Amino acid sequence: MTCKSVLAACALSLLLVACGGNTPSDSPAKQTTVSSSAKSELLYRKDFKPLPANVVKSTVYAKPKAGELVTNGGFEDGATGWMTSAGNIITEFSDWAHSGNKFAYLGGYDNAADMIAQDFALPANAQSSLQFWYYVRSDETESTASDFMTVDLYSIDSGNKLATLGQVSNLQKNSGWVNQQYDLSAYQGQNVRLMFSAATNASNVSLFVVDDVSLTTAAIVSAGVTPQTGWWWNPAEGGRGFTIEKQGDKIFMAGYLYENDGRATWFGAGPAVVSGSTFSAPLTTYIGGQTLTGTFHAPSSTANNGTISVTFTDSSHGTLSWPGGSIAIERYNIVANGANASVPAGTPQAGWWWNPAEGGRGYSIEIQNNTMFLAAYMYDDLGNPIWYASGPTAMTNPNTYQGTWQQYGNGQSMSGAYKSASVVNANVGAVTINFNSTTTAVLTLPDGRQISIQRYNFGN
Ligand SMILES: [Ca+2]
Ligand SMILES: [Ca+2]
Repeated sequence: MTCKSVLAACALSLLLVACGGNTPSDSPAKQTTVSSSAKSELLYRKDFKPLPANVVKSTVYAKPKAGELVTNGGFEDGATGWMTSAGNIITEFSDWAHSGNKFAYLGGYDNAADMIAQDFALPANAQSSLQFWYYVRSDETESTASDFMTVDLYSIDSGNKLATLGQVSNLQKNSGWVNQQYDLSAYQGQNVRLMFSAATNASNVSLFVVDDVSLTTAAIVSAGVTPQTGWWWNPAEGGRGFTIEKQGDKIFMAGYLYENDGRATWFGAGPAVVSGSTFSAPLTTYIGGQTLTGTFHAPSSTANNGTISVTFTDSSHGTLSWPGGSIAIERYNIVANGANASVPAGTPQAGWWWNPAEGGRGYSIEIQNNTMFLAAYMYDDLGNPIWYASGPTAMTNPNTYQGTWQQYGNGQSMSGAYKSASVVNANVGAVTINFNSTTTAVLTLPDGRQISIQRYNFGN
């Protein structure tokens, strides 16, 4: 708008001062109709010169930021990037702008139907945050909302309204600049139209000023998956599997499998800090420790067999990578749908158990729907790592397990093709566990000796 075009308005108003000043062309008068324009001028004179103290012009021009989706959100390039209804929606008048010299000016006359809109492709897998600044001026004196500015989000693909993000009215008049923010993450991956629209009734002008519209996106960073504690396997590769537990930010795991000659063996990994959803640690074989019924002696040596890593995609699925390649693993259901079954209060904890006085061997225990499956990781008489399993067997009662240790062999090695394992010894000996709390128990060995076991704490 030039000063010439508003000369009549200037002559009829106290805008003469402004028009005679340095920026005479910056009057934000509406020109939709003569009468509404005149009324807007009146409102302008009465209420906006000077601006109320709480309408403070920002000293910082809204520069495009990384991830900014809005074109010309500060309106300094006029209507560039915006769809607008007829009339001078984008207006230049530096005192009214939140930043720069221009802003969107909705309403400002009676029976207004003003609109600005812009389209966006909201990226998938990203948080999208909308914010803008607005203020409301109004001649309305009643405590009734009669003039409105509404912020809507539409689907470009369907044409349907996705949401009314917000609405302000004459009741918010004299608001000063308000910074409004909306999280649009619920609409990620959609093509959307953001629309600001003003509708006023037939009397008492209200106007809505909008500036510095910003829609920024940020990739959603996974907070990390917490895998369920207990038994894991690849269902297509039964006979070997894994016991995994996370405590704090660390995971401790073991794998039970077979040597190329068919002998059962196992390895441990961790405890190691999890990075995001990925656990990675040396794959360690322990040698020369305590046998099932032997006296205690610590493992005599260890061997590093490379690195194992597991990236969890959710609490019950992951991909395991080790020198044998990569395999998908998932939680093992001891009983149907047992992995996700609710755990009654008082149930002995799933996870790693040990006797702290007998380091080097340990027990992996899990109860699903009152049925236990456990493994013992230890050594044979020659010092080779060996594991025994027991169950799945129903608990005798909620605090007592009675079963038999079994020894397996001839199954799949780390790098070998799948082959089913066989039971090498169906009765290595009896095992009884009497739990006296969710974290402590007495384990009876095949020779009748009883040892205390407790949960193995390796977290922070
Ligand atoms: Ca601006
Ligand atoms: Ca009105």
